[in-house]
Amino acid sequence: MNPPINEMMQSQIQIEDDRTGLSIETLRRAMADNLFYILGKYPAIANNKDYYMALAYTVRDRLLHRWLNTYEAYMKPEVKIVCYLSAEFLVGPHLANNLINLGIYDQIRQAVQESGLNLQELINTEEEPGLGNGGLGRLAACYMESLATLEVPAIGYGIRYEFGIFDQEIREGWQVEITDKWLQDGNPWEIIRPESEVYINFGGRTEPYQDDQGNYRVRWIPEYVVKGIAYDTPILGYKVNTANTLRLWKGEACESFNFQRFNVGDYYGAVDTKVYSENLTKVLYPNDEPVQGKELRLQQQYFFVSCALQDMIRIHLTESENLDNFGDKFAAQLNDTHPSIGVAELMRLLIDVHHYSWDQAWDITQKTFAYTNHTLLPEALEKWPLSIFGRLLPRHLEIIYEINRRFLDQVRMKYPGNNEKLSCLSLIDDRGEKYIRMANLATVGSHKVNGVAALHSELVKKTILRDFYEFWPEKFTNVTNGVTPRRWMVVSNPRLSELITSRIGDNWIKNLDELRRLEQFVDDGHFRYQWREVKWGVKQDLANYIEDKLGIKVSPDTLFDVQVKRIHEYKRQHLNVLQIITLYNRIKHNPNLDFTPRTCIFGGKAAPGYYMAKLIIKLINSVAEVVNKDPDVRDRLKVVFLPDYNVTLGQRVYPAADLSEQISTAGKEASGTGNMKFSLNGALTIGTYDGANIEIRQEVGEENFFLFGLKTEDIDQLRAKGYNPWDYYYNNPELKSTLDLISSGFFSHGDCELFRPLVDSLLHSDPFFLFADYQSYLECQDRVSQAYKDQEYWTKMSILNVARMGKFSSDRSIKEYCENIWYAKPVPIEMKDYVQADA
Ligand code: GPU
Repeated sequence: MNPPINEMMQSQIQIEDDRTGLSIETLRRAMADNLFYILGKYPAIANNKDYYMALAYTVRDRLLHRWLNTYEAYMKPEVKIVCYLSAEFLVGPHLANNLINLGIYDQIRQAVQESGLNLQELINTEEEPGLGNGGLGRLAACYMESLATLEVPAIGYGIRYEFGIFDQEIREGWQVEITDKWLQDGNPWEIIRPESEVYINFGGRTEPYQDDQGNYRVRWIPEYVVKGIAYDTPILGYKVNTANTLRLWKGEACESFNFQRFNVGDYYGAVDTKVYSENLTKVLYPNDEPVQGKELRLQQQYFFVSCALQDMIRIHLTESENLDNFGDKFAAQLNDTHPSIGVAELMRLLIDVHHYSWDQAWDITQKTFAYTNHTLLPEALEKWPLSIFGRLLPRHLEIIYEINRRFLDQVRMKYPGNNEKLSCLSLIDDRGEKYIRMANLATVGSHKVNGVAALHSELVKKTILRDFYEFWPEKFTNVTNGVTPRRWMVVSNPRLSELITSRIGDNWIKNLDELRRLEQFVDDGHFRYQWREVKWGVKQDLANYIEDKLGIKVSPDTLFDVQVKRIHEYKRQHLNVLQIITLYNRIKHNPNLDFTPRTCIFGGKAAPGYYMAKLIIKLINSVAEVVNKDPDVRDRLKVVFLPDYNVTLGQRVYPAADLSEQISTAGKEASGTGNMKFSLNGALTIGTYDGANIEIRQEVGEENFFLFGLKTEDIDQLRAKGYNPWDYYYNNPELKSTLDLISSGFFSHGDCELFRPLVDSLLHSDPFFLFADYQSYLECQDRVSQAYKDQEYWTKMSILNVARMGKFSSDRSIKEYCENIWYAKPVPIEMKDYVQADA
């Protein structure tokens, strides 16, 4: 029997309330409801995963009004939208961050608790979306969060990889890669938007034709077409109504069945296109820098960039008659060169599809794009063989040739007869096999080019883009990276955050410069005591985790010395290992040495094909095995390699560190962002004069930073005069015995061959100057050990680090991008529905 109509109305209102209400009772009912009606389970048969899902849907219900209001507001013609184009978004787990940013953490905790569950346990069951390799992808995620917090309209465009960065297991000390099936249990945070589908062409040929008005045009007759489907994830600002969108694209076949083939009985042929199309977004390339020159990678890049640009055009045309103001409606940021094919694609869309003239199209394109460079490593500069490129994107090749022709004409005008300049600046490298140079395409097609730290931006102008800087000095600028204090302090380090808030209030969360007010408490003994207690508690948590996962006992009373980041020779994890072996040697030679006990913690993934990086992981684990069980060491030195380092694990590790290892060869680390996360959580840095280390040191004061090693110029000079690692080996007895110990098979059960490639590389070329920095590094570590003995002094330095790190909020970075590159402004979101944001 149907209920009477007014009762139905009432129950509808009841449903609405259950989806938005925030009372403990309503939240509990909503979770139970989602558990039953979405997960299809009742409490008796539900596990933590089910409860996590039920809770996630409960939270999602509570952000949908904000999300839809935000989306609607951005449709207004006068609103400028920042489009962050990135092949990677390493967003990390959503639940805890969304609770914090919605301001409903406490209510949810209580509701979960009253349902007999533990919120932290549910938070820990979330599988993070590993849609990035490292710093570059994580930066994109921090920037999306800051854009939302600053109420700046933004869409992140990227790829919805079915398999993200591999899970790392360690077997017998070696890295083993396991497929990351992050979507296996479903993803409660995304909403599919089938109405936003787009079609992407590949291959085939081009053909000139005359249109009805007699205009000369070109059409692209592709070999095959793939459908792009949009999946949206909300990105919440902190305690504002803004909920921006991360729109990730999945490749699908145009027809899931090719019926013609099916009808002639070719069943497998018919399914073929489907399999082929879905391969496109199957897996993230697990290489950090350098990226691999594989055709599928170029297909991925073109796919998501074309999806994004077509989507932007569709958005623009719902409110405007034409695309004349496209560059006022959108600012498109190229996150490194991975999306730089966008320059040619926007030209194609404007000219071939929307019939703009070349000059109009070019004005719009340059106005729209800006390019961020993230590396100087020569092997990481992206270039595509002309053969692959032309086969896949024949029309874009023509367009790039035309961009190049016009650009080189300008160059000739400025430098008559200078063929050297032409060959450096050309978009085509034709010194042997021909290549398209993606950094050159990005630079020519953008109105601004930026590096990611002061030193890096200077080096961009002096090295890889020197000739472009000479040609267009005004295009070049710097925006030093930043990280979001919401995830990297409030979410990951609640104890420190509460202590800070107890003294200076909570405005620092949105205005990180306010941390300076902590300086007034450095001489307050009780405050220092509380500061140490917080750090000790967080270290104890990490110690428990380590014992749980690895069975290694470590003490929070030791100095936690941490290096977590991708494994790369330029980042020099092996320099850290050389130092550890040296300390071990010292203990062995003098068992009663006055020694500051240390726990050396490593974490990070190696690209699966990067042999040397994998050997470094094996070395760390081999040294750990020997050192950790040597009775002479008496627990004064422990080495731990944490498997499967990712955002989730980073959230445990940064808060627990005393010492942050930032020891790249000077000039090689563009910025680093882990360095900022450590310092914001009270770790002191031991670091080289590189990337953002320089600016961190400048901010926190040189007396609160452990600097060592050669500077970029020193390294250049040394290289120029002829660097010989053997000199260091023979002249430094500690260095020699450290290397000899590795070579002797001491750490490899007598196998003298195992680490030979690593030792030989150091002795014969040492491309990253470990030996040149070794002595300076060891002396600096001695200063660290001395300083740590004076806990009061160390605590003061720790407090001052945090107090002076305000600059490194990604909010500051985003404000600089808005002001100098995007010309975008905040658009506060008014709630049109009955649900108002919390004050
Ligand atoms: N970075 Br290029 C990556 O993580 N992956 C890349 O492919 C390239 C750069 C990093 C830089 O190494 C790091 O120094 C920087 O902080 C980060 O990008 C964000 O800018």
